[in-house]
Amino acid sequence: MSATQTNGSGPKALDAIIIGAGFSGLYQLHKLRDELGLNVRVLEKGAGIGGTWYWNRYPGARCDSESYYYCYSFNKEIEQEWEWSERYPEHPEIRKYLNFVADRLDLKRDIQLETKVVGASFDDATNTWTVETESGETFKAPFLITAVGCLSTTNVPKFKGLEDFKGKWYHTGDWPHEGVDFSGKRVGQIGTGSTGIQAVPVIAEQSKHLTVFQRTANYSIPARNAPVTQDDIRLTRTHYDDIWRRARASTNGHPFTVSEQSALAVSDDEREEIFEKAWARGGLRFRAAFSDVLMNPKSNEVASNFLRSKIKEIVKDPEVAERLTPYDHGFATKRPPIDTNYFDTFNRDNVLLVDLKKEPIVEITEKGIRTTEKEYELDIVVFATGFDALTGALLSLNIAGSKGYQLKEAWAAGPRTYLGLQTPHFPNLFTITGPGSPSVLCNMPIAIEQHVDWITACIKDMREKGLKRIEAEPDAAEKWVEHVNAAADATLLPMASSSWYLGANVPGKPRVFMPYAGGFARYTGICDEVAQGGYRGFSLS
Ligand code: N01
Repeated sequence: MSATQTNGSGPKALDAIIIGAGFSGLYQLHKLRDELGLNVRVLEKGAGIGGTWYWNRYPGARCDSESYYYCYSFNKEIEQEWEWSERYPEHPEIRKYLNFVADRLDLKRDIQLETKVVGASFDDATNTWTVETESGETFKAPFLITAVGCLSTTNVPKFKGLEDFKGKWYHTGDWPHEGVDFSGKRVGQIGTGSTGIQAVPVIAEQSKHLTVFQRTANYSIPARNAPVTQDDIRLTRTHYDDIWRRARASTNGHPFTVSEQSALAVSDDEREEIFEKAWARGGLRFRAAFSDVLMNPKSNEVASNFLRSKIKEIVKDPEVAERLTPYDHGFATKRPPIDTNYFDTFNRDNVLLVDLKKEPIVEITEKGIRTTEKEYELDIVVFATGFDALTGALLSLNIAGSKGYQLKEAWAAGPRTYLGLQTPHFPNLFTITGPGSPSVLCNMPIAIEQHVDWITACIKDMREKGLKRIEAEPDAAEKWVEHVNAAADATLLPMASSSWYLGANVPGKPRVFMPYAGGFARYTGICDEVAQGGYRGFSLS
């Protein structure tokens, strides 16, 4: 039976509290409320649902996964009813989709918006979490589930003088809902990751002048965005079962068939032809052209060289092309961006590239940005500088577990979880797509569904058996962290020293490879075995 809410100003009693109303929170609410019949509340700091897609409204913001599989797979009716308009949906369309799902499942009545969680603490005597919000409301429940996303705490570098800047500045991950008018403006953009690469072409078109401040040159594959046709829709709808089967059996949760061939097993001409085809098709699928691009340094080098040659083909000024060409890391060892006219944009007269490796930023001034070489006068600065990824949002919740142990303490040397689902000493706390799970290395909705399904089944089992407490064992977490490191070390991923996968983009953050790189299908198998084995590595009571 569900707990009931306390009247008056005391804590509201629930069966489960979910923090965040993006892809994860919505699905978790549906599962716990509509399948298990629990009394659940979602606490969401935004004024609307959508999570990442509520905040990320910068120019050019669209999904890098293709629309037909960047969506939920759990509901056949929704799957058959919803129609995407583009190969890569733009941010308003993804919000529309999530609102459609939330309305269809009547989720909004259990979502409390504009409710920022500022603290959560566990009481060992009652096995209950108490969650506190910024406005002073409190909620109590045996289970606390974070659905806060992996890329939701913005990283604004602490440049000297930012407060003196007379123009306007924005971070892409906290973009004004009314948009930004760039017309007639001199804009400076810092950052050339996936976000920056999406924003540059659009801002260049809309502004008088754009200066791009690049610290690390990046590879990018053309997205080849296009409208979705009625034929595409019919085909996808007919084949959804197969699409999801392939996605679940894959390494990255994308329904692609990855080539079984090494990039070194073919002749130079054949390899070139295969890369050309993958380039022409566009998108993240480029990685699947050969089996070992992320495993074998030589295969990675041939892929990287192909992409370097493309930059030189597209960018007319050889000096600019050279500055845009990455040499310090191999293709896809950092999250590979996909783009629409990114490199071509540097052929425009109103775009300037500043190489921060040659002239680092010294300070932000009243008028703009001063590097070691000169002052660039600007009206607007755009920070496309990424996120305090994977741990930032979780640590900002001020979580205190068993005996008051702080999550900040537990993760002082980097996140230490068991399966990315739980952290020792934090009983009954589940972290959807937490560090140590495939999360950001995956097509997110698939990774989210797998976690939510596992958590829901676990809570159901516990309730059926009358168990009140589940907690990851320290030994199991220790071994899992070792396995996460070994899985990363078996790939080339840890070699990109400036990668946010390693926390390298945030000064002072521990350098630990955070997501699980062992593959989505393998990970799912491990989680299933753990559950079937009576939750091996967890203590239950
Ligand atoms: O962030 P990033 P992002 N001075 O960290 C630079 C997802 N995403 O927002 O590489 C100067 O990748 C930094 O330089 P460096 C996707 O998973 C998904 O672009 O650290 N520059 C880099 O160039 C992606 O990977 C979609 O040397 C500084 C940039 O800022 C993730 O979000 C779309 C700096 C930050 O790049 C994050 O992407 C967009 C400083 N002090 C993004 N600090 C989808 O479609 C940082 N930089 C789903």
